[in-house]
Amino acid sequence: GGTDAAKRRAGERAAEEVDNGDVVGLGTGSTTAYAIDAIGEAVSDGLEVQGIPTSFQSRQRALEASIPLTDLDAVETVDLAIDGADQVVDDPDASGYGALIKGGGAAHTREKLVDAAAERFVVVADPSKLADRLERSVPVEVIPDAHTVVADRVQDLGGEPTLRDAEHKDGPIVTDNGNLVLDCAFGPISDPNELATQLSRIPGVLEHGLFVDCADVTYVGLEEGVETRVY
Ligand code: DER
Repeated sequence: GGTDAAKRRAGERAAEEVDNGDVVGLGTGSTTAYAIDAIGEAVSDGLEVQGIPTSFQSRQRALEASIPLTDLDAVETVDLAIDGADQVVDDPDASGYGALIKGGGAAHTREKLVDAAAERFVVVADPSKLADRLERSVPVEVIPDAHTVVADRVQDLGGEPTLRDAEHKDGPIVTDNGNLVLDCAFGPISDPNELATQLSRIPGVLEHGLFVDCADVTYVGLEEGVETRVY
């Protein structure tokens, strides 16, 4: 992935968008962690915000940053969500310009819920995440009983599903929601919207990692400075 300096620049640039009184969706992963830490600094300087975490990890990071927490059913609106991505379409002529693959951290179900609920969804990334089109495996969260039948349907769609194994636990990754993750390789994805629709229809699928027509802007951290993509 990208360098820490690049990730830090992206995260800190996104944190600058947080205004006093905002409700902020707090994403998951190493890039968003810089945004969470920066928001925490602003809170210690008097900024009043409420954060809505998108995972156990995001909540832990926000608690360490002393950001006051809330949840979706306690607020009227989510003003801003900041989150990372595994891949971002960076071809302005592509129909899927700004489409994302998320879920590398197995948190995409709650991330999509919060990111989509926000008035403004800001992605933070480093250059290694940019691509002309989506081509990484698409994470799909499935209820445990469904993983074999969903795998079959993914193959019918031309994908190659792999149950995501844990590294420091025997057996598969288990998400914050108690489910499993299939990483589904489709190769280059020419129509993310169509694939997203197909995946959502499969019984047993809780959520997939294609975020289409979601992001409003991406801050791309560089070794020096930050580039902005507006969709
Ligand atoms: O799981 C996710 O969608 C995360 O946002 C993640 O994929 C991005 O993580 P990173 O910022 O550590 O690359």
